[in-house]
Amino acid sequence: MNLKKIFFYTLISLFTTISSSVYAQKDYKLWLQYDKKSNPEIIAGYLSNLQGIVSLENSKTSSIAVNELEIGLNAMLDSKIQINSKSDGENKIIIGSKSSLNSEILKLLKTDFDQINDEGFIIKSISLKNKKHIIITAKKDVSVLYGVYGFLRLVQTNKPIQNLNIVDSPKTNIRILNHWDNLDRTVERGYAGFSLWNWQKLPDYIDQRYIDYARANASIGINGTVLTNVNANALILTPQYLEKVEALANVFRPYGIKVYLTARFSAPIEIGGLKTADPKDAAVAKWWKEKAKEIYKRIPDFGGFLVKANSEGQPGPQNYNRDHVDGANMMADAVAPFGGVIMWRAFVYSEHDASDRAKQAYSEFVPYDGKFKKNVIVQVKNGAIDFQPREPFHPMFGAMPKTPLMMEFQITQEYLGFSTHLAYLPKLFQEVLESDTYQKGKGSTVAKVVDGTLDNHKLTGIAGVANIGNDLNWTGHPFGQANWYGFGRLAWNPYLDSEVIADEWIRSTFSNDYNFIKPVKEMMIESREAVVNYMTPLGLHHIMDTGHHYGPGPWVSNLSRPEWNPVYYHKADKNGIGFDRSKTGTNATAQYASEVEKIFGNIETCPETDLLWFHHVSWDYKLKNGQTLWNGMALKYQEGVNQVKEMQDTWNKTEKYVDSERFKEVQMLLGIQYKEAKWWRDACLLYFQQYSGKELPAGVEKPTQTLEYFKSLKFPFAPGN
Ligand code: GCV
Repeated sequence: MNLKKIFFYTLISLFTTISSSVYAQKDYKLWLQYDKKSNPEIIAGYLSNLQGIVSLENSKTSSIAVNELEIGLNAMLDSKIQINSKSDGENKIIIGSKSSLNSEILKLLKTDFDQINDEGFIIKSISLKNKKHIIITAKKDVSVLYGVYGFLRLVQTNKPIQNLNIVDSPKTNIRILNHWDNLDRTVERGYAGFSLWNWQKLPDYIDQRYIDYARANASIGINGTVLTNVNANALILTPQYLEKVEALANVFRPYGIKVYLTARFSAPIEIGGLKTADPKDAAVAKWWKEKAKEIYKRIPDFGGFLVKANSEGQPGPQNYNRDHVDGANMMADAVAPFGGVIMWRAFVYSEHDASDRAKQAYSEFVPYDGKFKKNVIVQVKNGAIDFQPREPFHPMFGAMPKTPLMMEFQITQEYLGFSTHLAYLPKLFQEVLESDTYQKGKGSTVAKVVDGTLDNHKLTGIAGVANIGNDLNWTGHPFGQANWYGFGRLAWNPYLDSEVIADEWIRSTFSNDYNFIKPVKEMMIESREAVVNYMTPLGLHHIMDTGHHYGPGPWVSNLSRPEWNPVYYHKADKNGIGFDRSKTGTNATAQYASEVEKIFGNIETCPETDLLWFHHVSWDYKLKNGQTLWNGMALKYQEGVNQVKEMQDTWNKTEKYVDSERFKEVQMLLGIQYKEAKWWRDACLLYFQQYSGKELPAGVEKPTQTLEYFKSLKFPFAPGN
C-alpha cells in the first residue's frame, strides 16, 4: 500500500471511530439527551428566567442535583449559568430541602409542604423581596433531586417555566426494578446483553455504568432495585458477595435507590450449614435474623428481600409442610428491626394441582388475607398466567383487602418479541391499572389497590422486571428505553396517561419537532396492539414456543406438565377455540367481583379482546363486526402484520429528524419484526386451520411455507433462557 492510501485509510478509520462513539453516546444517554434547542427564541425565553442556580445545602445528593441542572440547562440552552451566584439578583433557581430554607420561604410554602409526602417535591415561582425566583424544594434532599429532574423535564419538553406551581408526590412507596440477573452475569429473560453487575470486579472496581444506571432511575423516581434473579442463588448472601452488594448500595444511595436482594429459601442449608430451612425451626429463624443483622451492618438502608417460594421448583416453606404465611412472616421478623420489607411473590402454580392454572394463585393466597406481618407485601403479576401480550387483570387485586399487594409488571419482553420487537408497554400497564375490580363498588381500580387507597394501606409498591443489560443502548431496542422510562413514570403515578408519557419520552430522547413526535407517538401507541394481533389476538395466550418463548408454538403438546403446553391454553378443536373459564368451564370468572364475573362470564358481554381467554368459541360464532370467529381471527393476524408494515413506513419517514445510528438500528429491528409478525401469522393460522377446516378469508395473505416447516424450526441458543 502506498503512503497516500495508508493516510486515506487512517483518516477513514479515525472518522468512523469518532463518529461511531458520538452516535453510541446518543443511544447510551437514554432520555437524558439534553439536546441544544434549535430555536433561539425558545432559548432566550428560558434564559430570561434562569439567571443562576443557588444551592442551599451541601450533601452528595444536592451536588448531584446542582450538577444535573448545570449539565442539562447549559447543554439545552447553550449557556453557562452561574452556580451559587449571589442571591440578591433575580430569576434564580433556588434548590434545597426544607431544613435549608429560611423562614420567609418556609412561610410562602407552608400549604405546599402540607400537601407532599417525604418523597414529593415542590417547583414554584416565588417572589422574594420583590424579586422573582423558582424554588425547587422537598422534605428530603433526594426528593429535591426528583424535583430537579421534574424541572429539567419541563425544559426538555419545551414547557413554559413562568408561574410554576407544581406540587407532586409519588403515589407508591416502593418503585422498584427486579433484575433477573444471575451471578454468572446471564440474565433470565434478558435480551440486552449480560448483567450490568460485574461481580468479579466488584467491590473495588466501580463501573461508570452503575452511576449512570442510578442517575437514569432517579430521573424517573425509581427508588429500589433487586439486584438478583428470583430464581435465587444463596451465594449472594455470603460475606464475599455482600461486600460487593455494599459497594453497589454506596453508589446508589445518593440517588435515593435502595438495594434489595432475592433470598433463596433454602439458604440456611446451602450456606448456613443447617439441616433444614423449616420456617418454624428456631435455628432457621435465628439464622435469618443473624443474616439480616449482618446485611444491615454493611448496608443500613438495605430494602429487604424478594422471595419466590414453592414456585417452578424453587424451595419454600411447603417443603416442610408449612405455608406461605409461615415462610414470609419468619423472614419479616428478621428484617423488621431494621425497617426492611419482604416482597413475597404470589406467582404460584403446581404440577400437583389439576385445576386451571389461572385460578391457582388466588385459591392459594386469598385465604391468607390478613395473616401476613405488617412488613410483608405480596407481589402479584398483572395477570393470572404470565406476562402475556394481553391478560385480563389478576383476580387477586382487590380480593385481599387486609394485605398490601404490589404490582409486578414485566418490562423485559419475554412474551412480546424480546428486544427485537417495538412494543410500547406503558399502554399495557395503563390498561391493567385502569381495570375496575369492582371489589368495593364501581371505581375500585387496580391502581387504587396498588397505591393503597382502596383498602387504606400505607405499604405500597410497583415492581418491573428489568429489560436492562450491558448493551450500549441499555435495552437492546432503542424503543425498549421507553418501557423502562414509562414504567418509572407509572410507578410514581399509576394514573398517568401512557400517551402523555410517550410524548415526554420522545421529546427527551429524540426531538421536540411536532413532525417527528406526532407519527412516532402514534406508532408507539399502536405498537402493543399490533403485537397482540400478530401473536395472540382475541384473548389467545401462551401459544409461544417452548422454553425460550421465541416465536409461535401452538402445536406444542408433549411437555411433562400439562400447563406448560400451548394446547392447554388454546384448546382448539373441530368445534372451536379458547379456554372456557366461565361457569360451564373452570369457573375462574367466579374469582372476580360479581359485576366483573358477569361481564367476563357471558360470551355476549365479554370484551372481544379477552374472548378466548374466558370462552371456548365456535369457529362460526359471529363477532361484533359480523365476521365469523375464524375469519375475524385470521384478519386480526393480518392486521397485526399490516400494522408493523405501517410502523416501518412511519419510521422510514423520520430519517431527517434522527441521528443515523438510531435511525438505522430501529429500521433494521422493524425489518425483523415484520418478518416475525408474518411468521406468527402464518404458523398460527396454518395450525388452527387444521381444526377450523376453513379457507383463509379475502385480505389475508397466503402463507409462503408449510406448517411442517414452521414446526421444524428450532432455536437452541435463543437468548434469555
Ligand atoms: C424467573 C416465567 C418465566 C420464568 C420466570 C418466572 C417467574 O415462568 O418464564 O423465567 O422465572 O416466570 O416469574 O418467576
